Amino acid sequence: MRLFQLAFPLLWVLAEGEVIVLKDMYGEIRTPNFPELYPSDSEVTWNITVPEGFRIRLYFIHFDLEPSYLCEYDYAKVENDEQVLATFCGKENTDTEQAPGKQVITSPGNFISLTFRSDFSNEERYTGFDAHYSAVDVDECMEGNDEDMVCDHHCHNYIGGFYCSCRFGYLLHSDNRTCKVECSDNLYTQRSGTIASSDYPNPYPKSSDCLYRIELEEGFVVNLQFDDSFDIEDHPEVSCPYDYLKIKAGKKEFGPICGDKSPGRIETESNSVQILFHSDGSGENGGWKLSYSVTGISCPDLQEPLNGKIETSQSKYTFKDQAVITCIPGYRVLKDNVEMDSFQIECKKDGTWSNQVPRCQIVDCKLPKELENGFMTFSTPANTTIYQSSITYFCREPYYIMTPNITAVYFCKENGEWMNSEIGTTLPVCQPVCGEPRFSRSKLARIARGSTAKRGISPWIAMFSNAWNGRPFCGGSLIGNKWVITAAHCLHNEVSPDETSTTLFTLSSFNITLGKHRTLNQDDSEQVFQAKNLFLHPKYNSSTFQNDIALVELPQQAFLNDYVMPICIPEEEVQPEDFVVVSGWGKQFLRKLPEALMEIEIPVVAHELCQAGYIKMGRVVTDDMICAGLREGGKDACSGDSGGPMVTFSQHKNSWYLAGTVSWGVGCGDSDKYGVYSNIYRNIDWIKATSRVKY
Ligand code: 4AZ
Repeated sequence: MRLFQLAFPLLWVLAEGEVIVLKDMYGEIRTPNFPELYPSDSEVTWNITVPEGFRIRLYFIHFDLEPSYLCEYDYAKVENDEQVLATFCGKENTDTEQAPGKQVITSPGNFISLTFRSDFSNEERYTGFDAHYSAVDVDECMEGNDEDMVCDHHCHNYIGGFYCSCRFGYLLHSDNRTCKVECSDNLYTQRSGTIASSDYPNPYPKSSDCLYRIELEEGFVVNLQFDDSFDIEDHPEVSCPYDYLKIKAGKKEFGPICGDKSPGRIETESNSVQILFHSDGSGENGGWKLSYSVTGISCPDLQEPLNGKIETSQSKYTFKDQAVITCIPGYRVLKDNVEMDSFQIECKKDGTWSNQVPRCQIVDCKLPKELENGFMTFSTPANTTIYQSSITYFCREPYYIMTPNITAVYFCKENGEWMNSEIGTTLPVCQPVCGEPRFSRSKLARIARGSTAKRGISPWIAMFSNAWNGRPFCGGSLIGNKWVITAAHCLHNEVSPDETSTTLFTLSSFNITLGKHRTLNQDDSEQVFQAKNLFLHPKYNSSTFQNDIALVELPQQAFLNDYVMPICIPEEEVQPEDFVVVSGWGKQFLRKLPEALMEIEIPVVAHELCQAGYIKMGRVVTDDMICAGLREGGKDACSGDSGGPMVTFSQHKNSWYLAGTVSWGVGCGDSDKYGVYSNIYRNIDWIKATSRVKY
């Protein structure tokens, strides 16, 4: 502490009963006439005042007043505004009088008064007193006790005063003593949380107004749960006069709440809650803590739809909860006329559902796809197409056969598809039946010197005729139901002078007739086509007749019946001496066209034998050719038969197949001049690749 370096003021007694005001930081006080005898009947009061924050220390360096019982004659009295601090007389302490001796008197405040009084007489000589005073600093920080702390948190003393400061996070209140917290900016938006008074469970700050806000979306309600440990300053008579909690929730208000009994659970029924906590400048209470949670507004119970279920089975649905509605197998959710697997609805903030529970509608597989060259029958009553109905496909027998060879029963499944136990959702295929004519052969006729064939005995035969005059010019054979196999030389009418290129017939220049029997008259079973595409064998040689084979694509499928059926394509090659049947409308002897289709049965002839007949004429019989006929001649194909079928019966397949097509020869029916045919088996790969016919 600093020492005051002030000039030493000397205080003179002015008159008896005088009051002397002293305001300096220190000074000397003497009885009148000191060190001479003090006068009788005199009274002087010195009123000493020092600045606030200081006290006054007073002590006597000399003291000599008349002693008397309880100092009733002469005395020096020290007092402040409220009380007498000391009364001195005499020179030394006795039983009844007190002399100050070395005692130092410290004022409780910044004011003190010293009064000197003498009575009318003095029995002896007394010199009076010489006293000094000085202002001393008060350490306010040291003087506070636990009950009445000078500062809430930290106290700082300085000469003549002190100041307070607060811990981090606190603000000094305007009373400059208490520390309050800044706690009005607490916003809680989570669906649960905890809130407590500052410093909980330690005493909460004084002089504070804390606001805690819980804000959630509309549709939620907030529930508060206060901990048991609850302590807010209370008053036995007045309701919460000092510290209190007030809770505002929508239109509802709770509180003021104080005391040491926890309010427990409070259901606010609001999505927006404000908790206000007020504390005054005193008190040491433990505070409060709460945890909050939210519940949504409830939606009405859900009723499962008929044949459906609610996936998210909950006993209660509240705001934002979702329910998924699905149907049992075989049923589909129907919402606004749209079918779907499932439908989701949500509980809205107003406690209603976003949508009605949709219906479950039985799956309908709808009418099944049509089977080409087949038909379908319903296996379940009333021809229904709903879940678990069944249908059966059939091929149009005997012209078509089902592949794979299954019982084509299909069930309507829960996914809305028709399903077969063996091939699933794919449909079987109705394959044309080949090489199985409906009419059997009674006698064999001839083409050249042949006889008329029985109608329908060769249902695969096709007639190629001139579109302008209707005259037949070639034959062909139906394979599958869209392709006719013929001779390549049938499809061009000119050979270029260098014999390297040919001019194809135009598609419209000739007709292809199936179901034909009579040559120039019409048959009721006829089906007439114009070719859609012509494919000549890529290695066809128009001068040597090598690979004299062509495929004609029909514009649409032929309708297979007793008079229109395909021939099978070969799986084996005919051998010399095998018997083959050749049919056609070609020229007969006398260059006449026959009345109706003619046929002959002749044996296959070995290449060497055949070649031997032609060698002198410079004609070559190659490997892709088959020769057939009789050595003596007579039974032979002739002009107009070209492209027509040479068939044979396969014993092990029990059906007819195409061994060759009529190609060439020298003359008709002459001895040693066998008919020459294209070998179908030798070109089977090209035929299959071009026509995609498999059988
Ligand atoms: C032809 O001109 C033709 N004798 C077909 C076959 C034979 C002769 C000629 C075989 O279409």
